[in-house]
Amino acid sequence: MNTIALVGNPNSGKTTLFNALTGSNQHVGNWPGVTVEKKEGKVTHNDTEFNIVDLPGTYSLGAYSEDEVVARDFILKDNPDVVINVVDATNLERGMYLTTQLLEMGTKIILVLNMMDEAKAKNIEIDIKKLSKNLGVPVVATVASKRKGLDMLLEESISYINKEANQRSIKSYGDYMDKEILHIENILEGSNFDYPKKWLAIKLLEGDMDVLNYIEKNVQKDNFERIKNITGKSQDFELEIVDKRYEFVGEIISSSVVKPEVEKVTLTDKVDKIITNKFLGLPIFAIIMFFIFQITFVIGSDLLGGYVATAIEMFGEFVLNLLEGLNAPELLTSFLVEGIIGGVGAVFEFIPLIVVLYFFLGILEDTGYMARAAYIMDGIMRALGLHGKTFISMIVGFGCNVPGVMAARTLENKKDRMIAILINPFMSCGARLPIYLVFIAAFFPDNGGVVLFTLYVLGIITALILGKIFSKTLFKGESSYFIMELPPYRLPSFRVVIRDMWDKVWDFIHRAGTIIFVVISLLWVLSILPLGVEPYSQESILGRIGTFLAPIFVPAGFGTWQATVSLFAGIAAKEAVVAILGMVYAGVSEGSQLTLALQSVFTPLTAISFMVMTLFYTPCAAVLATVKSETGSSKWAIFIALYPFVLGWIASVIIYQVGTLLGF
Ligand SMILES: Nc1nc2c(ncn2[C@@H]2O[C@H](COP(=O)(O)OP(=O)(O)OP(=O)(O)O)[C@@H](O)[C@H]2O)c(=O)[nH]1
Ligand SMILES: [Mg+2]
Repeated sequence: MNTIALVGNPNSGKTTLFNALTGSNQHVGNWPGVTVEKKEGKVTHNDTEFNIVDLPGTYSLGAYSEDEVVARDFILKDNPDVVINVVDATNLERGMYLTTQLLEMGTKIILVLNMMDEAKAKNIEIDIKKLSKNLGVPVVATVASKRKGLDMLLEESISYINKEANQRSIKSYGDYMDKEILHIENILEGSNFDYPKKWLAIKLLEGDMDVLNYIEKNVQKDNFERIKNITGKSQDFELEIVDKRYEFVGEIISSSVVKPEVEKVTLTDKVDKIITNKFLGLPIFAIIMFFIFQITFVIGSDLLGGYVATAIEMFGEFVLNLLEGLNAPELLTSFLVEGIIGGVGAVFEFIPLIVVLYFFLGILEDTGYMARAAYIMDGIMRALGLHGKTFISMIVGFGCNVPGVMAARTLENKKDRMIAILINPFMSCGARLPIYLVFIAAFFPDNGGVVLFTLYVLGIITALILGKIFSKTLFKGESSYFIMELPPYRLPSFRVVIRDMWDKVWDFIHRAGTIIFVVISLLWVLSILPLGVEPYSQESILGRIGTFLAPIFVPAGFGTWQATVSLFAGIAAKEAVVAILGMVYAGVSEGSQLTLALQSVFTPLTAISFMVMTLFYTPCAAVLATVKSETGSSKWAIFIALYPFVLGWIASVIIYQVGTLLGF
């Protein structure tokens, strides 16, 4: 089978193209750095089957950040039959810098000019035939978001894969450089490498550490010393090579692209004057987020949530009547009605809210606003010694901390990346939402939006403060400098927003049906054993375990065995907190309403201290596993399991103790 890799700058539309070609559902967003892992998919065109690989965006083929390494390694080691180089047609100068490097490497490429709709709107004229002739590679124009140009691209791929390539590249890097390149090539002569020798020589002169290490391993020591003597001659080699690449791009473009004399002041420019304004930016961001939480609450909880809750309740009664009618064993009835419907159902009730929240967050992402949010926060982040891109991984963490932690891959510097990973769990993920919502419904039904907003902001502020502390203690050293690139505002594509939302909602449902189901089933068994004991009572095994651990939380005001058990179950997956509360309190009050049960055992103050605990404490097992694999060490996974727990405990104890003193 033929393998095609999609390579290009961040935000050039690779994943959009990948989804359009393969029918996949990978995450697309209007900001750089969405994709951090390679993804594969298949497409068949005219009986030819292709394996298509979507790669993280990259500006050059260095090895600076983890996501860049993924892209580069794939091109170099997996030898795709052809690389589809996706460039943003409105910004060829920048996009084709990477093209030049691909040509240097001798990779067989097809150049895709994506976003032709935006190029047209900007009156940029591109002579595709000429461009193709100048480069010696096939060039195809596409509008990936509207699925335009796909057939043409696949046809070109089929014919190009079977053709001898005759691609142009930089002929000369200047007399002096050419001599040095040749010199290194001669030294390399005689050994066998996986890569073209000329490319290796250029990379060595550029000072690429990865290639240097590779060469050290693959040539004799004296030859390696000779090479190092050459590359050490001047610091300017790299600059000269970069210059030559831009010169090459400039030449190609000047003869095939016509840009309008005066560039139009776009709507994006006008809107950004206000939205990214030094003084207005942050308040606007806060107001937007506040409105989203408020709307989520109103639509999700008041309008939609009620129906789902009623439906689940009716379903519970139906099952109960049915089983009683069938004379089913009491244990089975108890398991299904109280355990599964009471527990898993308590989680399902929140689906409408999740739907609404992620719909709005998806719109912010797809319009390009999220990139602005990161830009606005950059100043604050830098003042705290944090890298601006950290904020992007934090925003991703709002959905789920697993991709949030993975998004830290786009950070180049080890220090920045570690900090971004360690503070991500304080971003309130979707699984924690049901916990807040059920407590809000019980105690703060009139101020739902405010409470929710406050919790999210508390998470952000805590993360930033910890980030500052970490950068002063655990990880010293400079942050790398960063300029957030602002993509143009784009009309959100309904399909993309709905699909991304559905992905998250599906994930939520899936977890409720799998891991939560398992946790509930196990704990249900513990809650009815030993046989003969009153189910869900303190005498059950579950009750005894909870009672044993509960004293830990007495100073925080929620030292009941039920709350304790739910918190520990939440480490498996955060939804379990509500599910367990739903199960152990099912039957406590009329209609098995969890909110009513909570009102009888919590107070507004202990509700707040409990919510803060759930915001802060140990991230779920999936996040711990991700931290382990991303940092490559169990040490950090253990660290991140423990310190948030301690922090959450301290915070909730302070809230409860101070609140009690003040008479709440
Ligand atoms: N107008 C227009 N927008 C597009 C086109 N192709 C993609 N987009 C939008 O461009 C943005 C970026 O698309 P992605 O597919 O996530 O870009 P990517 O290259 O995968 O980005 P990274 O994963 O960050 O490297 C999204 O908002 C897309 O909807 C196009 O042809 N025209
Ligand atoms: Mg992508």
